[in-house]
Amino acid sequence: MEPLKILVAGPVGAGKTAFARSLLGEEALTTEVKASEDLGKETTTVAMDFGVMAVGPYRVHLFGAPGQARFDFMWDVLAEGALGLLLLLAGDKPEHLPEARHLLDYLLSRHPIPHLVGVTRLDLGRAWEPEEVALYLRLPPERVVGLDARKRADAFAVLTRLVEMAVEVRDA
Ligand SMILES: Nc1nc2c(ncn2[C@@H]2O[C@H](COP(=O)(O)OP(=O)(O)O)[C@@H](O)[C@H]2O)c(=O)[nH]1
Ligand SMILES: [Mg+2]
Repeated sequence: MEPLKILVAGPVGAGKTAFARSLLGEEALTTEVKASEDLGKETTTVAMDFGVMAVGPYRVHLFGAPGQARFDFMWDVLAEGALGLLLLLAGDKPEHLPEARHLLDYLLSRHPIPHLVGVTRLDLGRAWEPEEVALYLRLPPERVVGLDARKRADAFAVLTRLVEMAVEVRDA
């Protein structure tokens, strides 16, 4: 069966690389380098994160897009042929919400595919809850879920749900 391509996008520090690592472990192909600008973390993704994994009977190709705006051109490249989109967003960084909304609107306007929003870092102080993020992004509340991207069970639950949505549309 054709592999199912899933794109994970979101601002810097949203947990995209952590998400890929917790699902793929050592198999994750990442492109982390020392951050050249102050992003509030030591390393950042330059090109993408990638990995292949099974979700039930489906073979999933997971692509993580880099967050920094100067890598915008990668979004379309990576979105080509994607059947599902996961937008990750750090709940403790409300200043990233406008960028997240722009990214979501941009990608969905060009690739109207099944999508979920995952809000990470809810364990940290003063985080925006998924319901608040849903209002901001003008999405129905069930489209926005909280997760800890570092936890495999959380990541797998969100990915499984998105894969089910993607398969339903693909096979319709
Ligand atoms: N405390 C906490 N840290 C998280 C959570 N999700 C991700 N992180 C951390 O947030 C930081 C940024 O994540 P990273 O995967 O590098 O973000 P990326 O820029 O989207 O690839 C990393 O240190 C992650 O381990 C979470 O739910 N809680
Ligand atoms: Mg990254």
